Amino acid sequence: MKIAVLGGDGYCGWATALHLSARGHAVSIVDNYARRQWDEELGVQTLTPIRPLAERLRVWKELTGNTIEVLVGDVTDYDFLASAMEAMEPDVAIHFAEQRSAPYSMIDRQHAAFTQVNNVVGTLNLLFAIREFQPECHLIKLGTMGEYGTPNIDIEEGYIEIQHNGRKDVLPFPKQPGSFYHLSKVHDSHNIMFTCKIWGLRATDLNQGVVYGTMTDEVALDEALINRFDYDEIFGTVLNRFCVQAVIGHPLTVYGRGGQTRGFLDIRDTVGCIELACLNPAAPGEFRVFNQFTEQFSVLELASMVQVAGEKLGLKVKLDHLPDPRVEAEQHYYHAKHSKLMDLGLKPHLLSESLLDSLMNIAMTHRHRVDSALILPKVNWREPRNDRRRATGTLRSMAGAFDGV
Ligand code: NAD
Ligand code: USQ
Repeated sequence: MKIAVLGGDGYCGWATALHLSARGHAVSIVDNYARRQWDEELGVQTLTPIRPLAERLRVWKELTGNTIEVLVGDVTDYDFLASAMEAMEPDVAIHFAEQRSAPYSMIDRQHAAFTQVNNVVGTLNLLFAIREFQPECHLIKLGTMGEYGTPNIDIEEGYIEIQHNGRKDVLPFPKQPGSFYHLSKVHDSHNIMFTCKIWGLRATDLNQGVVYGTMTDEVALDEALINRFDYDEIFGTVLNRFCVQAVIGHPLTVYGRGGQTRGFLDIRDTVGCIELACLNPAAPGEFRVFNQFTEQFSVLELASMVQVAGEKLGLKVKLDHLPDPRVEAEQHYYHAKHSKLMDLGLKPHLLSESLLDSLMNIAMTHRHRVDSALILPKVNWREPRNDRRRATGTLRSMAGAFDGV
C-alpha cells in the first residue's frame, strides 16, 4: 500500500513509519518539525538523543534498502497539504500530526488556541484534501481515550445504545474531555464523523491510551534510529516519567491520591494496531472507532510497579503525593472496552514483561542526560498563565495557522 504518515518525525509516527516500511509498504512522511521547535520553546529534550530526520532516514535506507519519502510542511497550510496528497496518492493516511500534550494546551490562552487551531484545522484540511484528491483513501486518525473522560459507567468503543422515552438509538458515546488538548480531539472526531456521512469518506478513529516505551523491532536495529522518550512535565507521560524519576533518585510524582486510572499500551502495540487498521480498512462512509490500549492501571499501581522494578536494579524508589495540578477525578470507576483490535488479531505486550527492558533500562542508560529541573509540574489547570505579559515570537511565527482564521 501507499501510506502517508502525517507526523512521522514524532514518537508514535516514527515507530509506525519504520514498521510499515519494513513490511514492504511505500511510506511517505509529512512533518513540519513543530515538535522539535516546541522542545526548544520549552527548553526540554527527549531523554534519548534523537537524530535529525534526514539522518534517520539515510540510516534506515542503508540498513534495509527501503526509501521513505519526506514532505516537509504544515498540515494547517492547505496548499501544502493538497499538493502533498496529490504527490503521494496514498491508499491510507495515518494522521499523528497534532500538538498532543494536555499540559502544553493548559499553559495559557495562547497555547490553548494554538493547540486547537493546529489540531482542528489540520484535520479539517486533511478531510478536504482526501475528498478533493483521494476520496478512496482510508483515514486512520489518532484520537485519545481521554475524549471519554471518566464516566461512572462502562466506556464503549465509540458508540452506545441508548433508550430514551421508549425509543432507542445507537449514538456517539458521551465525551467529557479534561484539557483543551483532549477537547481538540473531540472536535476532530465530530468533523471526521460528519464528513464520512456527507462525502462517504472512510475513517478509523483510534482512541489511544497512554503510550509507553521506546523500543520496537525496527528502532532497535541501530542507535541512529532511536525514538523519543519524554520525561518532562509537559510532554513526558506518566510511566516514562516515573522510570526516569526512579533512576535519578527523585520521588515518584503521584498527582493527588493517585487513583486516576487510564488505559495504557506499549509502543510496539501502537504500531501493531495501526498495521491492523491499515490491513482491515473502514468501508466507504463508515466512521469506525477502536479503543486502542491493552491494560488499565491507576497512577498508584504504576508507581508501585516501578518501585518493584527499581528494587531489582538496586534502586530505592520513594513516592510523593503532590497536589494535583490538573482538574480530574483522583478516585473513580473505570472500565473501558477494548476488544475490536484484539478481534482483528492484536497480541498485546504486557507491561509486567517490558517494564525492565523497554523502560527502566533505557532510563538507566541515558540517565546522564536527565535535567531534574524538568520534573516537577508547573502548569496548573486552575491558574493559566496571563499571556499578555509575554508575547513570544516563537509561537507567533510557528502558528501560521492563526493567519488564516
Ligand atoms: P509527537 O509530538 O511526538 O509527534 C507529533 C508529530 O506531528 C511531530 O513530529 C510534529 O512535528 C508533527 N506535527 C504537529 N503539528 C503539525 C503540523 N501542523 N503539521 C505537520 N506536522 C505537525 O506526538 P506523539 O506522541 O507521536 O502522538 C502522535 C499522535 O498520537 C497525536 O495525535 C496524539 O494525540 C496521539 N496520541 C499519543 C499518545 C501518547 O501517549 N504519545 C496517546 C494517545 C494518543
Ligand atoms: N500523572 C501523575 N504524575 C505525573 C504525570 C501524570 O500522577 O508525573 C497523572 C495525570 O494527572 C493523569 C495521568 O497520570 O491522571 C496520565 O497523565 P499523562 O501525562 O501520562 O497522560 P495525558 O495527559 O492523559 O496524555 C497522554 C498523551 C496524550 C494522549 C493521552 C491518552 O500525552 O497525547 O492523548 O495520554 S489518554 O490519557 O488516554 O487520554
